[in-house]
Amino acid sequence: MNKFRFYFILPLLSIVLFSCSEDDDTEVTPPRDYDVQYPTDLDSIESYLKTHSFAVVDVDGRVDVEIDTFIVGNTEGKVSIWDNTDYPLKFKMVKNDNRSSNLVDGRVDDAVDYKMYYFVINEGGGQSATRFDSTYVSYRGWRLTNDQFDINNTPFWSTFPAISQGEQALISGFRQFTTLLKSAESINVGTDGVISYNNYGVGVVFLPSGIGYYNSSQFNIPAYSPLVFTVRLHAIQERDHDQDGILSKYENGAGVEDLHSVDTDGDNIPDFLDSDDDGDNVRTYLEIKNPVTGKPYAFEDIPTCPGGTVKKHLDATCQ
Ligand SMILES: [Ca+2]
Ligand SMILES: [Ca+2]
Ligand SMILES: [Ca+2]
Repeated sequence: MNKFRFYFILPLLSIVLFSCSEDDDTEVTPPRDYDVQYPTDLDSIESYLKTHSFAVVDVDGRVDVEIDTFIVGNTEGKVSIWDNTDYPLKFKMVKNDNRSSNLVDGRVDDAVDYKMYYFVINEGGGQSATRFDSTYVSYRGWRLTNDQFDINNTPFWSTFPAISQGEQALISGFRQFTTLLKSAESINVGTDGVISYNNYGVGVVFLPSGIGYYNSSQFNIPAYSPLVFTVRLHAIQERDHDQDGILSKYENGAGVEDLHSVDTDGDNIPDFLDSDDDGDNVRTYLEIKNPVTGKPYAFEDIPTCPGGTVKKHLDATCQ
């Protein structure tokens, strides 16, 4: 019985890549300090938001936007992204959650609170995902110069951290934006085999480079480029990374957002990747088994140890 078994088959997530970019990384410049780069990026993004307008368009059945330049003081009746009231600009403060490893201490050293601007075109009629669920997404990406660097119209699955080898990873800001959308309300397969996603979530997000590729240049993306994406969330799947019978989203201790920081037994392996959360040498999936049914308790029904205050799989004083 080796509690490390599952952990070591997980690929270590060091840099986040889109499929077409992986082989095109030609240059890595010495990294600037995140807090030095960020104000420049924020200024560039806010300037873009105030000098561009957009229209929502349908491209072969996919929702997207068409960006137009906007001259301050214009007489053409255009409305900047900044001032648009049909699709109001919003922001969320987020952290850079990139990692050098999936151990508790593997988090990138970046203290910046990033302002992630976005607007929602359609919220979506299905479910929302946590950062740790699998998402089925399609996208188009461009730089603040309006140069498109990538487009992926065919949805693909992605999970953080990756669950299977070869699974595509997403950059930090993109991944965090998908949690603000909902999946499709329904999925239809036509008689011609064409799949359609009805009432899916779609929006546009503006990412400072720290939650993009940062100093790692990619095909058509110079180092330190803020990025813009149209993101469509077609479907989601809840995950149980360590397959211990507890969904990853429930392995968050006292509701903390960063699952990588929750480590009940202090062995540097976060609970959601640790098959023995409390380090008592009895695997979690055995500790949460209902002795009557032989099946795992529903999460809310997992009992505490006698006199205990936390669920028994998190308490080494009983099994
Ligand atoms: Ca689990
Ligand atoms: Ca642990
Ligand atoms: Ca245990």
